[in-house]
Amino acid sequence: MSGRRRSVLAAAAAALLGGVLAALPLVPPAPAAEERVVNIYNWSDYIDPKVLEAFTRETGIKVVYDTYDNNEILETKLLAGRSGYDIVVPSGPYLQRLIRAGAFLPLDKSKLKNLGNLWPEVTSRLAAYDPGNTYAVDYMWGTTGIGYNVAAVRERLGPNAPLNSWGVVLNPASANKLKECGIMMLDSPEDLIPSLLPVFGAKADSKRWDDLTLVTDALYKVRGAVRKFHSSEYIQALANGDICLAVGYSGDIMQAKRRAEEAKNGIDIAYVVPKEGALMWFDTFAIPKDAAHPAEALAFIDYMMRPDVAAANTNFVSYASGNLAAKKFVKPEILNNTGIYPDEATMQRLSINTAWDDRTQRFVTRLWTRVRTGR
Ligand code: N2P
Repeated sequence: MSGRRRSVLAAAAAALLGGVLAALPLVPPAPAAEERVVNIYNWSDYIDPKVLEAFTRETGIKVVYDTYDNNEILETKLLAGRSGYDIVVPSGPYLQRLIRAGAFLPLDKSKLKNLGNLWPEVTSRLAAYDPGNTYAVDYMWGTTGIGYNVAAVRERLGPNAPLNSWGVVLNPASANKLKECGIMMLDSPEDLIPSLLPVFGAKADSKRWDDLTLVTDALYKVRGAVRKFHSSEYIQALANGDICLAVGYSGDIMQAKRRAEEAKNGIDIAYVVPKEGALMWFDTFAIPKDAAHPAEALAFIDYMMRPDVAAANTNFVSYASGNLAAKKFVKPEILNNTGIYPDEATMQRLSINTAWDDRTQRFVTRLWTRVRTGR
C-alpha cells in the first residue's frame, strides 16, 4: 500500500471516529425498556401471580413484590421514609392517617384511563378516608368475621349451637371448649376492636376509651383459649385442620376453604359475618411520596383496573373487587357467595371505621399488648 493511500485511509478512519465520538451522548444512555421496574408492597395472599407475569409481559415493567400482613408494619415503614416501594396497599383508616402525614403522591389521574371501571359506591365510601379520592383507588374490599371448621366446632359445641354470633369466641365457656381444636385471631386491633364494639352496644367507629376497653377486656378473658394472634397463618391452619376457628378476613377464609377442597381432606370450612355485625374494610393502591418509579406505579395501578385483570385477581383471592366493570368476568360462585359479595341483609350488619388519633392509637396499642401478652 502506498504512503499516500495509507494516509487517505487514516484520515477517513479519523473522520469516522470523530463522527462516532461526536454522536456519543455526554450523559449515560437511558435504561433500556426492559429495565423498567415497579416495587410493590402488598398484603400476603392477595393477588393472582399470573397477573404479575402478564403485566411484565405486556408492559416490559419488571415487578419486585414483597408482602406484609398488617397495616402497622406498612405504616411504620412509610413513616420512616425511603421504604423503597412504588405501590403500597393500606386499608381505609391507615390510608387516612398516612395521607395526613403526607406519605403519598397525589394520583395523576390523566394516566389512569381505566378509572371509569371502578365501583362508584366503593369509591364514594373511600372518600371518607381520602377526600376527593386524591391519593388512592380501591383494590379489594371485604369483611372481618369468623371462619369455622364446621364439623370440628359442631362436635364440641353441639349440633345446634348457633355459629352466627361473636359469642362463640367471646363467651369463655364456649372459647374454652374450642381451645384444644384451635383458635386463631387476627393480630390486628384495628380489625378486632371495631368488629366487636357493636357486641357491647357501641358504634363500630366509637373512639371512646371506655368502649375500646370493653372489647379488649372481653378478649383478655378468652386470650388463654387463643392459640395464636396472627394475621395470615390461619389460612393454612384452617385448611389442614390444625385449628377449628379463625377470626379473620373474608377472602382468606374462602381461600382456606378452597385449599381444603383441593386437598380433598374432607374439611368443610364456612365463613360467617356474625349477627351482631362486623367490619367492612377497603384496601387501596397508593404511591409513596418518595417512590422512585411513579410512572411505572401508575401503569401498574391502571393495569390492575382493567376489568379482566381485576376479575382474575378476585377469582384467585376470593375478595370482592372495587371494580364494577370486573363483575361480568367474576366467576358466579364467587359473585353469588354472600361471604364475599355481601347481600343487602348482610350489608345492613356491616360498619366502617375511621382512623384513631395518635393518642388513641397509642392507647389501643397498650390495650392490645395486654391482650396478646397478658401483661
Ligand atoms: C389479605 C388480607 C387483606 C385484608 N390476605 C386486610 N384488609
